[in-house]
This record gives sequence, structure tokens and C-alpha cells, in this order.
Amino acid sequence: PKTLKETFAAKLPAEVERIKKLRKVHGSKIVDEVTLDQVYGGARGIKSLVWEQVRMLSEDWAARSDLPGYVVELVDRCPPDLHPMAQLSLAVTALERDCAFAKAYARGTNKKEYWEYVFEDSMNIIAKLPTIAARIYHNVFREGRSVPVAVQKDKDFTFNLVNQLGFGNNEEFTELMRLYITLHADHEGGNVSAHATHLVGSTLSSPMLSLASGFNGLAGPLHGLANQESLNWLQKMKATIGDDLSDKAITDYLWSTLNSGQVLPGYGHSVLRQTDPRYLAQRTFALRHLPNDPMFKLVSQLYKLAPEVLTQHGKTKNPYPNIDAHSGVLLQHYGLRETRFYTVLFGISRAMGVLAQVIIDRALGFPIERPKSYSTDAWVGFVGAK
Ligand code: FCX
Repeated sequence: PKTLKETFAAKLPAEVERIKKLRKVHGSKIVDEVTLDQVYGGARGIKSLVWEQVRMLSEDWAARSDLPGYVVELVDRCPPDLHPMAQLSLAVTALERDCAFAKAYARGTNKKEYWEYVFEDSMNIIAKLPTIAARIYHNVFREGRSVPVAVQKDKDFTFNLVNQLGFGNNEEFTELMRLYITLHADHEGGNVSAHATHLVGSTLSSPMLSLASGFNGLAGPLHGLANQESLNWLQKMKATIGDDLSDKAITDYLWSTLNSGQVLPGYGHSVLRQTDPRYLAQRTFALRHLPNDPMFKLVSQLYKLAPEVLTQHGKTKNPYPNIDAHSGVLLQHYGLRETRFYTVLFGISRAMGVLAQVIIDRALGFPIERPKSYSTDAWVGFVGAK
């Protein structure tokens, strides 16, 4: 008898063909109407989460930054070859023990107050992320020979993040990290890390477990891990073409990547149809601070050549660079060379965006998210296909 996997593999080609034909004939058919009401659910006056008093916020986060001992132990016991994103997700999941919202819910707190506890939890999580990340960094990349220095309670979030990683005496790098943290926070709710956090939170699961779900999505190569993939790919390209930055050498390398069935990491986007403004913001920083960095020059050459190659390749709807095409060369320039750590920095920033949204979701009483699914047979019936 065939194994389940062999049975599935044997059925797959016919199924792919059937769906392709179904979409070809009925792809443009309207299958649902979404009213604005369904999008908003219970919109009322949305309280803004923009802060006027940044100093107060920094002090508040510094005051909440201590890690519970058991979380430190859990991180320290992770094997160094466990990907830093998996370690980050584990640590954030473990913070669930002190979840104010879960305790309030268990006490039967009125749903109008949920958001206040989610707010507390979100602030506590964000405040602890730099120390968790720095601990992972020292364990994995300094073989645990060093530990993060203490949080300086009078300094801001990013100063402490950079200082705890061990790069504190570099003001320019701190400035870059302020840009990095700002750019990666969030751009809208549909990307996987934002949507996963929102979706899991819609079940009233805790902010810790919701954020860990978002981090698990961010760890995918087509999403947040693209910043790691992008720099690794650039380094392989540099190793192959050396100092030959000619259009021909680079174009040939781009085609060799595409012809081997791989994507160009850092290019394309599910929604954008132009160069990612977050890419341009990083480019502006690089032109000002590291115009002669050889890897920046390579990124610039790619920016000139890759869109044309991707257009000729004819598959992507967006041949332009996204945020991940630039971030790695900036981090590397300042000495943070460990690409397996890059998505952790993306996650620290993304947490601010997605947790803010979870607070708003609870404040507005957004319902549990529940799209409808059908089997292909049912879809066939639905669209009246043969
Ligand atoms: N290189 C090669 N092929 C690409 C491509 C790229 N950079 N981007 C898209 N394509 C291909 C897709 O693989 C797909 O091919 P298929 O039909 O054989 O599956 C086709 O073009 C259509 O894809 P498209 O609709 O344009 O894009 P999607 O919405 O499906 O995917 C992502 C968007 C971002 C996932 C896609 O552009 C990609 O894989 N990019 C490379 C990885 C990356 O940089 N991800 C980071 C995205 C974002 F910035 C982030 O989340 O951080």
C-alpha cells in the first residue's frame, strides 16, 4: 500500500491542473461582497495610540524591562544552533505566566476593560524584548561568554537595545537602529506577522501567545527572514563575482538565481507595486553615512538592474526592492554581522506595531476572526463550473 505522502503526491498534479483551469475560466468571478461594516465590526471613536511624551515612555519601558528568572534560564538552556527567532518566540511565549489580561479574564473582568490589561501586557512585553534579544545574541554569537549589561533607566529604548547587544559606544549605529526600529514596526494589518498576531488575539488568547504567533510567521523566508536571506545571497554573489560590479556580471548572477528556481530575496511585495519607501529611507541613510561601503555599492547596482531582470522574468507583480533588500548591509557595516540574528531585530520593531493593533482590537471589541472555507468540489459547485 502507498504511504499517505505517496498517495498525496500522486493526486497533486491533477489537482493543481484542475485548480489552474478553474481559475482560468472563473478567476474573475465575484465570490463575495464585503461590507464596510464587516471590516470594522464595532468601530467607535478610535483613541490614538501616538505618544506625545516619549521620555515618559522610555522611562516606563526601562522600569518594566527586568526579565523573570525562569525566562533567563529558558533562554540560556536553548542550544546555540536553535534559530534565534525560535528562541525569541519561546521566550515571549513563556512570559505568558505573568499575563495580566489572562488573570483579569479569569476573574470575569468586564469586556470593556480588556484593552487596559492587554495594554499592560503589551508594554511589559515590548520593554523586555531588548534584554531577551541581547541574551540570545550573547548566548549564540558570543558563546555565552558575556551577558547583556543592565538597562540604563534614564536612556531610551534603542540606546539600551544597542548597548545590551554590545555596540553601545557607537552613536551612529544607535541612530541607524532608531531608523531600523521605526521602519520595521508595521505598515498595515495584512502582512503575515501583523495578521497572525491579530488573528490569534481575536480569540482573546494573551498578547504573549498572539505575538509569538506573529513571530513564528515573521520567521519565514518569504516574510521577515528575507533580511537574513538577502544578505546571505549578496555575500554569495560577492564571493562569486568578486569586485566585478559590471552590469553583465550582476545580471548573469541574477539570472542564475532565478533559473535555479529561487526568488531574489528582498525584491517583490504582496501589496506594493513600487520601490518600498522603507528601502529608500535606508538608502538615504547609507548615502549619507556609508556611501563607499562595497556592499552598499552592490545593493545600489542591484537596485539599478534587478527590476529590469524581474520584469523580463515576467512573474512578479512588483519587480522593485522591499525593506529587506537594504537592511542587512547597514547592520553589517556597523559590525553586527550575524545574519541569523537580523529577523530578531525585525521582530522587536514589529512587536510595537502589532501589539498596538491588538490593544485597538480589544478596545473596539473586534470579534473572533472566522473566514469561511470550502473544498474545491464545493467551490466548483459554487461557481457553477462543470
Ligand atoms: N524573485 C523571483 N520571483 C518572485 C519574486 C522575487 N523577488 N517575487 C515574486 N516572485 C514570483 C512569485 O514567486 C510568484 O511566482 P509563482 O507564481 O511561481 O509562485 C510570482 O512572482 C507572483 O508573485 P507575486 O504575486 O508578485 O508576489 P506574492 O504576493 O505571491 O509574494 C513576496 C510576495 C514578497 C512573498 C514575493 O515577492 C517574494 O517571495 N519576494 C522575495 C522574498 C522577500 O523579499 N520577502 C519579503 C517581503 C516583505 F518585505 C516582508 O515581509 O518583509
